[in-house]
Amino acid sequence: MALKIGVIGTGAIGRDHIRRITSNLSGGQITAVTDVNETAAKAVIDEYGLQATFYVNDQELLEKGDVDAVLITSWGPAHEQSVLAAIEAGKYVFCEKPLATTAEGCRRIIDAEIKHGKRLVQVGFMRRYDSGYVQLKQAIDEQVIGEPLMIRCAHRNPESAPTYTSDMAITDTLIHEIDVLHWLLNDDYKSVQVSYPRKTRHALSHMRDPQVVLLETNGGVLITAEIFVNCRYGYDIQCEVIGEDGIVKLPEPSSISIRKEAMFGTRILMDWKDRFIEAYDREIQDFIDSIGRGELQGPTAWDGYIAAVTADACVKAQESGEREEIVFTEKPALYGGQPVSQA
Ligand code: NAI
Ligand code: ISE
Repeated sequence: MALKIGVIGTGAIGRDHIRRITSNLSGGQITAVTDVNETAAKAVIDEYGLQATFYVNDQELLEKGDVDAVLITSWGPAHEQSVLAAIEAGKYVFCEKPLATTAEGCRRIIDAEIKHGKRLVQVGFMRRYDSGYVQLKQAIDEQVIGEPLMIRCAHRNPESAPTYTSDMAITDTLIHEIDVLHWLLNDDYKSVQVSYPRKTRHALSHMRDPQVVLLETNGGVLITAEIFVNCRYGYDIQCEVIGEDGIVKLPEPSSISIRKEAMFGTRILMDWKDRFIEAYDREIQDFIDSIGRGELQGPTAWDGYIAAVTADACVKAQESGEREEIVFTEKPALYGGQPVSQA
């Protein structure tokens, strides 16, 4: 029987996930939707021909909807309340990043999940499902390049919206690198510093763009991450791991090469939705399948907390210009940490 799914937030990525569940993936069925924009949510029901009911808010959807699980794809500041309500109702939750906008908010979610006694939450860090990153991780785990020493990466978008602010370079954009790099290295962050090169003329006056973030891990790996959200030429994600015995690099998205007018090259994607389309498919399919097996295996609420604490330190470093420490609390047993002694 199909997993009955409610969607909280039917904007860009909410609609994209509804499209993939209804047309690409197996084992899931959208039975309920809500959005503060009622007209848009009802239009989605028609657009995808859903056998789904509209509810006025997340609480009502959780109380009255015929749902086993929810996708939380609303604006970041609304996530915490919906995740907590879903845990309270005992529903499985797929929450887009950020899990919550503060580390304290993530902690509240972790505490609620621990109280429930079982993992219910998967966070939408889809890069872990991208075949390029999976190959990088395999190479690192198998010590193909010896111990990793440094990572160079870049997250470039063609342009940013007028509502985009300098701190969003961290909380909205770098957050993907924050998650995927600690997963790649199986290591935690220790400190961060942020520098600003000369500003591009394409950035709006209130923005610092590009930015260079220098992260250090407990294992001593130094990471330089460039965030450049008005690069104009395309949506470009780069990651190169430099090890003791060699280098591994994220592959370019596959595309035909073109020889024309004395030039040789390949197309560069413009839209993040296309770059990670297969990874989004795999993460949602994994969510559905692992609920079927009774045990979630994707990114955890603890990963959401790691990302939030690291992002907070990065934003502090943006403002101070100093090297800022990154400190986490003890990892709870539910997420693979040491069980707390009962003595
Ligand atoms: P969007 O603005 O297109 O859609 C958000 C929707 O949520 C809107 O329709 C809005 O009316 C609705 N909404 C806001 N508050 C709500 C509430 N309390 N209850 C119900 N609906 C509410 O934004 P977009 O791009 O779809 O982003 C949504 C979330 O997904 C954000 O947290 C964003 O960071 C994340 N995201 C993740 C991506 C990824 O690569 N994993 C890519 C794009 C977005
Ligand atoms: C967007 O919110 C995302 O999450 C995309 O994955 C990311 O690449 C983009 O830079 C963000 O704005």
